[in-house]
Amino acid sequence: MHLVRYRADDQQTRVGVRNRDTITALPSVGSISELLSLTAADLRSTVESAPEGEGVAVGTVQLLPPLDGRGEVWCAGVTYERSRGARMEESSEQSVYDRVYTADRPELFLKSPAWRLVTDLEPIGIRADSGLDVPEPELAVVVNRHGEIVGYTVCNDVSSRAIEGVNPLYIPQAKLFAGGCSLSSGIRPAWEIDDPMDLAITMTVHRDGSAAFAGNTSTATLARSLTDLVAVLGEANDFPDGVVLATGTGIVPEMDFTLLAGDQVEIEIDQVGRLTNEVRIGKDTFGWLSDDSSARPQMEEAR
Ligand code: DO4
Ligand code: MG
Repeated sequence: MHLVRYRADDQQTRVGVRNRDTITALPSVGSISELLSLTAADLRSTVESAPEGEGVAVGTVQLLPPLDGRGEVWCAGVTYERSRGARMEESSEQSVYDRVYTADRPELFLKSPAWRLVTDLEPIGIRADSGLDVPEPELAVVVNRHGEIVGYTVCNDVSSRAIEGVNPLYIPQAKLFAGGCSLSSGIRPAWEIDDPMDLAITMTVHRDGSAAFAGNTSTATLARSLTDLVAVLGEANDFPDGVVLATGTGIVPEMDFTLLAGDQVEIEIDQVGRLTNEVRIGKDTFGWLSDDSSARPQMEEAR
């Protein structure tokens, strides 16, 4: 089961429960913000006691990013050994990354407000002024306003290695830009995941009919606990409409790889979901993000 936000034929935005190819609306819940204002126990009973409506076919609705209102996406960084090594290779300031990997305080940064998010089958963006860009496939925890982990989703923390590599103080510019944050459209409820610290993550970048990059990892090699990351995030901030915290990447291509326009990035996290996006360059193709009345562009179909 996945919790989804979607727009139906009547243009109303709803929240529902997706089971395979059918979505059943949650009639008592108008937004993800409302859902994330509930305690974990109340959220579960709201979802499980929802009336069994007729349901609509997934193909007849527009799936939207699973966050709204004042929701935010934050990311943790350098939480896998591979990420520490890759940052040290790309950066002019190696020791910053070496130290943060073992420091008590994790690296956490704001990645995106809800309105800038893209979701499955929509385009992702890379910066026109970068030249060295990577997708970062990350397990993301969905946290309610009470600081409880209520679900999991897939995040692509698209990043400019060129800009971050020059100086770590450029991280906000390397991380937050048009189309730079994609979340899969479904939230897998926490009660359905056996062990979030033992999930396989795979990523393939498809280019011109073949794989330009493929890699895999497991959350078993994540160096920090999910609850510690969430606790640090909540120490000095409230999240009245919930927050999604992506937990860092354990897959980083070699330095000779960069994303190109037209690449299709496909990420899969065991039990959690899949996320597929096609790359565009520059902010001009993302005007629809700031205009609620614009149609959201979608790829024809997933691979
Ligand atoms: O330190 C920069 C960010 C690293 C990151 O995003 C990651 O490890 O996933
Ligand atoms: Mg990352």
